[in-house]
Amino acid sequence: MADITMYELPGCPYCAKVRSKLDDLELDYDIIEVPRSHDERTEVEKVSGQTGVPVIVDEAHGVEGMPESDDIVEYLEETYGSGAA
Ligand SMILES: N[C@@H](CCC(=O)N[C@@H](CS)C(=O)NCC(=O)O)C(=O)O
Repeated sequence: MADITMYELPGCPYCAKVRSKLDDLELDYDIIEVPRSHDERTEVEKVSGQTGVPVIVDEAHGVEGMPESDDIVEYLEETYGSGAA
């Protein structure tokens, strides 16, 4: 199992943006596809408190459920990018 888990919906452009960043940084990650129906997105709601995607979990860094693609991309760059400590 990879360190990072990403919740996504196929065809979601915001998810594609995050995936592209994960791939650029050559990170290993698992994908969990959420149901189309918001009512059925119980797992992503449990981890992030909302039903939108993308959401990532990065337990090694204490990230239990981060939504918002821009925030995720920024987090990945800061944590794993060339400027990371
Ligand atoms: N501002 C959000 C938008 C994400 C978004 O709209 N995702 C769609 C799928 S492409 C979704 O899950 N929407 C759920 C909703 O409308 O609550 C982001 O950048 O992550």
